[in-house]
Amino acid sequence: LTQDELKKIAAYKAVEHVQSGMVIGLGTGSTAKHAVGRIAELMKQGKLIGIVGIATSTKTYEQATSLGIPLSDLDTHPIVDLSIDGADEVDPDLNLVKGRGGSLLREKMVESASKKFIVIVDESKLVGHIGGSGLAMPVEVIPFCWSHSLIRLKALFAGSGCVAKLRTGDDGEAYVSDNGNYIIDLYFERDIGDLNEASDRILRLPGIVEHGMFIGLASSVIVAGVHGVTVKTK
Ligand code: DER
Repeated sequence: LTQDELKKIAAYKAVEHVQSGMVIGLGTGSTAKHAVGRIAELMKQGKLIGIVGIATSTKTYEQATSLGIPLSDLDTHPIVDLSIDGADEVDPDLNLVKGRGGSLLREKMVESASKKFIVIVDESKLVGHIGGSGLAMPVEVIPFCWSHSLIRLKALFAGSGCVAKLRTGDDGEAYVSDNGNYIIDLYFERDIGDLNEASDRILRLPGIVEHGMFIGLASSVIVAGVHGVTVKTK
């Protein structure tokens, strides 16, 4: 089974929880893409009716629109019945790192407004602690004096051996999020300790918009592995 086939298995399993008439948060990324496709397929088969989607990025908005899923927004639907989205890391307490696709802000807005948030991953995303994959923990910052923000973020996590980098596109220019902001990717060599304390430290910095740690937001995590699918709940 390829990694993409595992992602699809997890996504399809999550979509079993979608019921007609629901307002569904539609995640972003290569795993969530399968969930969006599956919802559209079931709608076409008449097995799901009256679904309203809330997209977590312009990418997902375009995919859902092209598949005929009716879309709305949080202003119209302040409470979302169910969100389905991928993750970059999942720790044993079901805390997540998200945002390597750059959509963390709108994802966190939608998923924190959801009655239920099902995370879908292949087993490669499981880590012992946040930052443990050695991959980026993204922080969305305003473009104004971004390098000042970078230096202050790096200093916050000096004890964890933190490297901070401005995210750039293939053209070497700063990546710009759907919200017109920049992203600073943080890399940790060591465990950053209490996540809520780390989150407070980051969010207290002026100029910071949001970070990619999703602490205590996931209701359950569907993990597709070569030996089958497991569902982790808190
Ligand atoms: O960028 C994001 O937040 C994505 O949801 C990410 O967390 C998972 O992306 P993937 O499903 O392509 O691995």
